[in-house]
Amino acid sequence: MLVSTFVLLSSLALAPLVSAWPFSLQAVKGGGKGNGGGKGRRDTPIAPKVFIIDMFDDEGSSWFGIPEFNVLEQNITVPGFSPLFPQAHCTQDGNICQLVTGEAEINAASTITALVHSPKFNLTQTYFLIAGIAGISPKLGTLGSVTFARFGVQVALQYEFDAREKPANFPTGYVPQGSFAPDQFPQELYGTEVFEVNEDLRQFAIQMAKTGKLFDDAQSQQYRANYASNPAFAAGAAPPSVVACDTATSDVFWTGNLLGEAFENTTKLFTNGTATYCTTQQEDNGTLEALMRGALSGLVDFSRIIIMRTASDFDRPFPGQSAATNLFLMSPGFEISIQNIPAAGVPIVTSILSQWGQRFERGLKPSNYIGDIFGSLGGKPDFGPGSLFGGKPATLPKRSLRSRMRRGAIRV
Ligand SMILES: *[C@@H]1O[C@H](CO)[C@@H](O)[C@H](O)[C@H]1NC(C)=O
Ligand SMILES: *[C@@H]1O[C@H](CO)[C@@H](O)[C@H](O)[C@H]1NC(C)=O
Ligand SMILES: *[C@@H]1O[C@H](CO)[C@@H](O)[C@H](O)[C@H]1NC(C)=O
Ligand SMILES: *[C@@H]1O[C@H](CO)[C@@H](O)[C@H](O)[C@H]1NC(C)=O
Ligand SMILES: *[C@H]1O[C@H](CO)[C@@H](O)[C@H](O)[C@H]1NC(C)=O
Repeated sequence: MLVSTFVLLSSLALAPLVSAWPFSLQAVKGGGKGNGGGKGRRDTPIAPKVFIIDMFDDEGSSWFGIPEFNVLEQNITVPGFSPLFPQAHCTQDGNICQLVTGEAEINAASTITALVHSPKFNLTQTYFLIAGIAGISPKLGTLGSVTFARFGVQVALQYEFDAREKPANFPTGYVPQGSFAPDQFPQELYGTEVFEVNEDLRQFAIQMAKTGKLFDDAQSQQYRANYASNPAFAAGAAPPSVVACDTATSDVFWTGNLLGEAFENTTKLFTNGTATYCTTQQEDNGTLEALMRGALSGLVDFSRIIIMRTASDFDRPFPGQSAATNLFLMSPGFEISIQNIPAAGVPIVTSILSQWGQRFERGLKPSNYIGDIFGSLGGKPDFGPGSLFGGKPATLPKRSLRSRMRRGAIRV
């Protein structure tokens, strides 16, 4: 379930919130716009153009030693980062930075929250590239495929029965919270069930990723050939490519035909039929929630997030294989999934930098809704029960909000 995502944040519609910036402007005084170098560098926040977000060490080190840029030119200790990965890494000019969150939702949310609120960075114009590996559905892609998500869905935020105790007529042990059957839209929402990111930026990332040369290897070719016997798994048996499809987050590393199908259904249900379940990972919703809250505080721009996940393993077995065998073989595509992070990601990062003045400093205005299921950043979510904030960004605490969020209060 390790997955990588590119998250890019932009600063649309943040103007009224910028005063919430937590550190004093004095820090910038005299520092001009330079990010690094010279004196005053400790006090001048680094303003990266791209921040790469990885989830564990192999994803992180996939960016080291590449010819295009060197993120090990500056190491910056950030309070609140994982004890295993306490530093952010940046190029000397501060244009490109990278971090490792640690795995699963709690590490992702904690690390990104610490980043967003760190006085060492100014992230108001930063693009975030979530860049990790993931499981993949053989209906959409294969080992080594590079995927870009528009929707992130927290599929396990549900009730769960052990399948041995579920009602006999339920096809799965998962039931949306506040509901009474697996196919009922959740009646009780926590707000992190679905995130939607900038579709226009995603299309740009896909175009750029297609200019990269993807890795493939013999063991992945051999393994994926087994999927050819089911026509529904044609994509699983084909060579790796760049795919637009959505991503599902859960702390539980799920596997098998039944859970795969159950979460395909959940992904459709939670997004009112729009999202396509494709990759499986353990972090993105945590990362997206932390970025969404950062955007509400004027610290990041939610329109600058790219979710890129490269596939290391299949979420379900091939015909005739057991779910356990597929799981315990553990990621036959691991190596190429790691190699394909920079293979697809470097062209994205370098083109954001080279087109900064023309396009990216200003930002790519999203043509779709972006944000969470509550409409916290303003606008009308194209999924879920509608905005809790009347289409405006959430601002002051609303006394009635808590009760509206209680079970049953959000009717669908
Ligand atoms: C940053 O840390 C890496 C190891 O994580 C090290 O190889 C590199 O030399 C360090 N860079 C600097 C400028 O100290
Ligand atoms: C952060 O960067 C933005 C855009 O360049 C700038 O307007 C703002 O003043 C900066 N904030 C701080 C605290 O440096
Ligand atoms: C998924 O939804 C379809 C259509 O409603 C249903 O037939 C199937 O049993 C569901 N599968 C699981 C595993 O929940
Ligand atoms: C999504 O589906 C739910 C449940 O059917 C419905 O209440 C809600 O209005 C739908 N939202 C949108 C944006 O279509
Ligand atoms: C979880 O993250 C995925 C992206 O990885 C996003 O599509 C989804 O909306 C997120 N859901 C929640 C509840 O955060």
